Amino acid sequence: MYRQLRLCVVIPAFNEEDAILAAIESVPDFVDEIVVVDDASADETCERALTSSRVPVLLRHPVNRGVGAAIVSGYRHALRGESDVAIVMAGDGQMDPADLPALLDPIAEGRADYCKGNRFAHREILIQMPTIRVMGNAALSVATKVTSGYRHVFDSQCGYTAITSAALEQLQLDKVFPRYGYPNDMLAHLFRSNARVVDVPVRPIYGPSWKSGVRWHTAVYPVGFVLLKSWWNRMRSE
Ligand SMILES: Nc1nc2c(ncn2[C@@H]2O[C@H](COP(=O)(O)OP(=O)(O)OP(=O)(O)O)[C@@H](O)[C@H]2O)c(=O)[nH]1
Ligand SMILES: [Mg+2]
Repeated sequence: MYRQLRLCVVIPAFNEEDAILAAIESVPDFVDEIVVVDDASADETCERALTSSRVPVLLRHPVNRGVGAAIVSGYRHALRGESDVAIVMAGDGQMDPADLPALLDPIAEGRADYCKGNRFAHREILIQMPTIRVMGNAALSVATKVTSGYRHVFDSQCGYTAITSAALEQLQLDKVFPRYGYPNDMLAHLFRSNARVVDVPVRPIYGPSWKSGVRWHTAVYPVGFVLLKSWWNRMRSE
């Protein structure tokens, strides 16, 4: 529990055998439940997750469906339980657990329905994040301001988020884009349900062992498609 809120951390994981155990163990003790969603990994992600003393719930996709679909599976699990807030912390260990209270405070104080990390508001952004990522993420963040409708939100690609169960229940989760492009589409869906979104500074983490699934064909084209789709939907609804 954190400030009277019951918490469920959702950890999407795809071929994260090297990082998953540390990611699970790093979740702060005040979190009530941890759900690892294995997205049909071909390595030992599941086996290693189950060795954790934190006893996570393990959900498994029989075939790979993408990071967005993995998060949605975790959200559905959180909604079936008694959680007040569902948090996403990726299985690759790129989220600093020390930032979690700051992410939860706007929700605990009733100021936000969805609170997300903003690595650009952290002083280590230019030291930690590779230049190509800084440029790409900044461009996508500007585009997402227009397509989602949230003009005050930046760092659209940051996956470190917390959402209330009440806000989750307002969303059509089966309609949210399942792969990369998910966070951009999620913002567009939240805007349509009038959710209050708040950005808080979080530490960017790109250590020496950083590996990423982001490729032109898996990320750049799908995100472009999602942006166009959400912009078109918003224009039609105005
Ligand atoms: N690549 C990839 N990751 C997935 C998938 N399903 C779940 N994930 C998990 O989603 C999280 C984010 O994936 P990354 O590829 O690191 O993407 P990212 O962290 O947003 O981007 P980077 O800044 O490039 O690291 C990780 O915990 C993955 O294990 C999938 O189908 N593909
Ligand atoms: Mg990553």
